[in-house]
Amino acid sequence: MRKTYIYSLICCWLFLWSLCMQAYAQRECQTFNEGWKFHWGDCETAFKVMFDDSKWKSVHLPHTWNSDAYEHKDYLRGGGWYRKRFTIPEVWQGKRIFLRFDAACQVAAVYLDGKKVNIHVGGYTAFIIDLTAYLSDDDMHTVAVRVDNARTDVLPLSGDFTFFGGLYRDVWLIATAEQHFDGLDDGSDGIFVDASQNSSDYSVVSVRSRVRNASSKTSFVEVEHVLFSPEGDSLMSGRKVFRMRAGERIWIEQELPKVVRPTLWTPETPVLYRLKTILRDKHSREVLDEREHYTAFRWFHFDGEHGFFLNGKPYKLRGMCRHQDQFPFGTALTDEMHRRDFRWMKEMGCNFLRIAHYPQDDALLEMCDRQGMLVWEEIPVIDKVPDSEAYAASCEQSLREMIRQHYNHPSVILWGYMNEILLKTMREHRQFDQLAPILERTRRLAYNLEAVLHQEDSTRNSAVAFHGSDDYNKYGLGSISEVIGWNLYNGWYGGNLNGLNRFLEQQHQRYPERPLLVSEYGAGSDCRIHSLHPKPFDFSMEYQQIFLEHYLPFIEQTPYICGATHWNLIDFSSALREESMPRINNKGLLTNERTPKDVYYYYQATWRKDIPVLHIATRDWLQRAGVQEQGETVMFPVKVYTNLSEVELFLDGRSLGKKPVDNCHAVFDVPFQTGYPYLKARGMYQGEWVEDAVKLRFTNIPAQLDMQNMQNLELAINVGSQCFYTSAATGLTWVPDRAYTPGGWGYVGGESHSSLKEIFQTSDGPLYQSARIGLSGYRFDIPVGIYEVELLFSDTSAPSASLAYLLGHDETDRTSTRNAFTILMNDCVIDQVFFSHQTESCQAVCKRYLVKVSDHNGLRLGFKVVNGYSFLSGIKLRKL
Ligand code: GCB
Ligand code: CA
Repeated sequence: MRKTYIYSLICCWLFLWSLCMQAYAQRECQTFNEGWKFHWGDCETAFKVMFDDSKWKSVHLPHTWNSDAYEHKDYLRGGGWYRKRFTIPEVWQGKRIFLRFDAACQVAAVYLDGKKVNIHVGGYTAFIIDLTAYLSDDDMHTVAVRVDNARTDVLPLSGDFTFFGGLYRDVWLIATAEQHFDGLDDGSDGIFVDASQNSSDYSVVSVRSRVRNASSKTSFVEVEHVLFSPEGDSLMSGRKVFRMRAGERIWIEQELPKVVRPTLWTPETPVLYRLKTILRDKHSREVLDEREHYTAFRWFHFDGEHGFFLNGKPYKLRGMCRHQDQFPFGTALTDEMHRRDFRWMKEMGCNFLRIAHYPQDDALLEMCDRQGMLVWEEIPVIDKVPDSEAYAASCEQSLREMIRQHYNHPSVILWGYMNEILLKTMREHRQFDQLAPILERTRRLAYNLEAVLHQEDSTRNSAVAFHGSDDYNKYGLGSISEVIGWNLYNGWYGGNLNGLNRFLEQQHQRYPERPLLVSEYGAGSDCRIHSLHPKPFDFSMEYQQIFLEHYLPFIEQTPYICGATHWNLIDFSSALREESMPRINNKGLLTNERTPKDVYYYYQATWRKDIPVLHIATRDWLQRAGVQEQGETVMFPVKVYTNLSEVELFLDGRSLGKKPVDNCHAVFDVPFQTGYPYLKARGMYQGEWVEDAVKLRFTNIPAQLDMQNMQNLELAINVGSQCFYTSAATGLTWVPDRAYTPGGWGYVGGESHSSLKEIFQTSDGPLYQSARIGLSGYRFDIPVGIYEVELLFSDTSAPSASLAYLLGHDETDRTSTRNAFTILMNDCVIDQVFFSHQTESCQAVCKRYLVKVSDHNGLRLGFKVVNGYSFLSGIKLRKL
């Protein structure tokens, strides 16, 4: 009895002791996100210890001050201050103390206990600071950080996205022994793992580590690597012993014995090996530092003729580009949000991700390694190269940091360093003598970044993305990087869909050696807008579908195209953009809140063959209205996205027949009636039935109006447009416009026009952006009675600065005039509107009139111009 007691006491003591030893020996890492104070704007004394921050806002990281970028284009840019008081855990006595900022956008100056300890340039890479030497003797310490997102000498300078400022990623407090793996200058973890490989026979793992002896005495240390199989068995190890002088940093290179016939990594089989790296005191055997990395065996190459190869087999890169922000958080996302985005891509069948236009959170790359996705990651050198040494240096620094920080992610195959770098240059400078020095420095920067990239990493390839212009070839930028990405928007910003095929075929013919990727393609879409006659720039969901249904098969079927990355996974924040959803670039396959658009399932149907995909593509358009001619049935197309070969559609339980599936979709003509039609699709997948079903809401809008059908009708017309517009605020659908014919309703004269400018004082911008201009009237053949007539106007004629990143799309501004016109109802003047006198440009104006129709001529609206021209954006009619 007593023996057991003593025995358990010893065990217990041993256990506690080993816990203590572990706590002492191992690197300690904890988030440092809580308890910060934040102040927007400058404050000269905020770095001082005694500074009173009690009035500042309490914040928890991740944090950005730019949720305002969803509200207006002039989002806050400048300096913001963060402060935090903290103590160092007592058990960390005698350890080295570090802070790691996963990112701070764009430039951060860090102060500890009143002293400046670091400045970091570049908003998308991490940095680490050794605080030890700066820590005062007090128990309480103060860290203050000034973050600036308005720097014009630091990347990114330009680009179609919001430069959200702040400490928008995690911050970590880290403690290590005096001897440790060193990541100080570059934010890496001081260990670089290579699993070099070019056949499936065997592979060699080699590791470079940088060890630092921060103590004031010489140390003898041992570095050991242990490689574990995917099943967790230790496969092999290697050790080396070193003598390190006080304060010294050394590079250690070690090669492990050959791994024979390793299991290969692919996105479909993301098999990882684990490498444990241990730093020990040679004499005491005490573990000083320990890190773990996953590594993988895979090899790849890009070929100009035959595309991309993974582990020796042709492999089409099926990808997305990903921006990161989410309303209302901006870029201040948690790791789960990054992982959630990864899952949307993975489930879609993606095997490739272009992390554009800047390095992103480690959480995302971790998912790519573990669950399988190849990666292109890049730094934000975009649109133009300024005449600034500081800028060039910031580019080089960011490139080195990105590579060093993400080097150990086996998912990475490409590093990128420029995007559409001639876009602004070519627009802003038309004369060659102005252009020449800019082109010269652009080339110089490209050559330098290319060299730095290979210096940092000889195992990956380089890539840049160009917009669809031959200038890159003409000015010698086409032959610098190893892989060329083309950002192509034929059929969106200009040209037509086949322009894509022509452009790439031409490039391939002229440069057959060059590996090509379509690094961007996409079209905007807005869930509120639908069309039976979709066209470029109408922002209808249907045009986006048509666009992608052209691009995707061409990319899939053309062997020399290594692959493509759709622009963009999500609708993302671009504060300067106007269009149908101001401040949002809506080319996403998911909305900014991460609701998939129907076309997401087109991708899934194309890419996934391992699961049945059957999706009635009407989730974007659940609430439909159709104009019904007297005595006719309204027929609407309903599309089904599927990877099955045949699909049958049912309306309220009645079969509408079967259709063969082509290009992963089938379209049915469906007769709709007012009510709640229930659609069901059915098909066979590997001998099993698969179904999808959805309930809609349908409203018939009569083309001929009479006493009866006017009773409860809210006739809302999207004047000047062929699109249906459903207001998110009211749920009311505004139907497409039509010309007046006797017995019906519609416009008289004029032409339709649409603007891309932001319309103020409304959440229904697209309704106002489309208008009929120069119209002389609008008519409704309606019975006698009293009516409420609502007229929607917005004067968009004032010139606006064109946005250079709208590739080739210039809005043809009508000359600014002081538009004024008189409105008549059945020949009587009821109003006079003077735009730019009474209302500013681009304001939504909505006026209601109560009018009486007293004869069989119905309601005739007239527009008589006083100055400029007449216009009308929407009209709504209700019988009282
Ligand atoms: C591009 C740019 C990207 C833009 C995109 C667009 O080519 O690289 O940053 O967001 O076009 O949507 O216009
Ligand atoms: Ca309109």
